[in-house]
Amino acid sequence: MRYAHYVSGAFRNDGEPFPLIDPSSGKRSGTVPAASETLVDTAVTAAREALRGPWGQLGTEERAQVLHRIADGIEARFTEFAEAEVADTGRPRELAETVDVPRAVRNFRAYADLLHGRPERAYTATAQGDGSGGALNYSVRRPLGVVAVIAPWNLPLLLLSWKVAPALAAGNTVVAKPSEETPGTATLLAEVIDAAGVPPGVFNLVHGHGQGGAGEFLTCHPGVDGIAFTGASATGTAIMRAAAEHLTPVSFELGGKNAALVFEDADLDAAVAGTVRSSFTHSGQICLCTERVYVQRPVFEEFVAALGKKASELRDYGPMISAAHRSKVLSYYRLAVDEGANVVAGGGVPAFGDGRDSGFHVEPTVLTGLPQSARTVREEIFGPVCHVAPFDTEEEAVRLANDSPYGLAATVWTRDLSRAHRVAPRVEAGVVWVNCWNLRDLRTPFGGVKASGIGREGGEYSLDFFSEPVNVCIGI
Ligand code: NAD
Ligand code: 6OD
Repeated sequence: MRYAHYVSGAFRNDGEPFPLIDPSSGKRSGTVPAASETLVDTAVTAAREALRGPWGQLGTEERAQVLHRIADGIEARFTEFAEAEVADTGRPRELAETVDVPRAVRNFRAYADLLHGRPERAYTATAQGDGSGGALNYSVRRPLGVVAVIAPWNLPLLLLSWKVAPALAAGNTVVAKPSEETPGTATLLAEVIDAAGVPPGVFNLVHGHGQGGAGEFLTCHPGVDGIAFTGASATGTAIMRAAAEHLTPVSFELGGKNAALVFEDADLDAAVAGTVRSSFTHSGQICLCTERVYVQRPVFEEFVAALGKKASELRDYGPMISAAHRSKVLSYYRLAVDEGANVVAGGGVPAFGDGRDSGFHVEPTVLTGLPQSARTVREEIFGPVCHVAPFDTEEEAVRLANDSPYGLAATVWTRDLSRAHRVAPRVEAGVVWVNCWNLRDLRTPFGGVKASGIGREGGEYSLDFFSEPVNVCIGI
């Protein structure tokens, strides 16, 4: 697998190399070049120049065609992308083939489709009655300019393309930095963008670490006009400090400690199956995963027994991204016991008896018995683990769900439609799923409240972030 920077239309691998570890085997799988501050500056300069070139002259229809060509390019190399996603993250191949690669294609096509027929000008009002004879107002959207895209390791291709597609759709140029843990699909994406005939400098890719590395060089750069970041809330704080220096606008998708509310009238089999998915998909390393489950008391015992059984039957799951992340997750498993938890399922390291035993796997884990104040219940663990607690009333369920510094996603399981409509808007989260989880329409607003994010992405929301409206007022 080749890991290269892509700057001003050229692939290069200069910079101090750092080792890449395969999370499935724990073994070294390659080396990645770390971009220097000078290379990041070259990338930002190239992106600035590209804004003044032919890219800046394209209309929306032409940009839509470019996005479709990128989507075609991903489809043409589908197997390579799936293999690179598995190599990057260790996730089951089936997930890469059914979720990540198709979603990257969808990300580009969705924004191409949004551009089709999008009016280049929005007429707003004819002002009259102020004694001036009135005016015709219209607004045009101008790209932000040079946009920095910083992505995490957990869904590397999905989340990188989720920001690159709308940034390009809105006419910006991009300098992207994937996570240092997952450089593979990002490099492939650069190859596809290059082959799609995107002019040099419009899309640039730099590899490296965050703090003290390419991420920090990029977010501190005065030539960056906007920062779209997905990652941990603490990193969001560091990036916001850097952005404050130049008053750079930010869009942040951050951490979560997502709640599921299971009411006694729910289809319990569906709620259990849904919670297995929402807590354990990708071994819990999705920001939308459920780590807190609240179950109405009459069905609490039945729910816990069924969830624990299904969790302990899981076999085909991927590893934690790194040894360090596995240590963190296992330290929470120990903390939970110290805090007084009952371990209903899991709680340790699996023994598969095959090649996976040298990888960074941890067991899917179900806990009960902790108070709401326990650190295990309050802090994001980002592993395959959930704590299940009982509640009595609807009011209490909403209060427990909202008792968190985070507010990214929530799931409500109920057959009572009125209850669903009552509860969903009261839950402090950017998205509330009812009787489902992670169903995505890419036009809907996506983001978090409280420590889970700033702003919304998705559809027009992303295009709004990645552009500035300019009002033109013509006096009559
Ligand atoms: P992270 O914050 O450690 O790293 C994310 C990216 O930021 C990486 O590319 C990293 O190199 C870079 N980075 C780190 N420090 C930086 C700095 N000081 N300046 C500039 N860049 C810096 O996150 P992670 O561990 O890769 O991902 C897991 C976290 O991301 C979890 O907290 C998860 O909840 C969150 N996440 C949120 C969403 C969402 O949509 N809300 C989606 C995925 C992941
Ligand atoms: O589905 C999406 O658009 C999205 N941004 C998902 C984020 C998942 C977090 O890990």
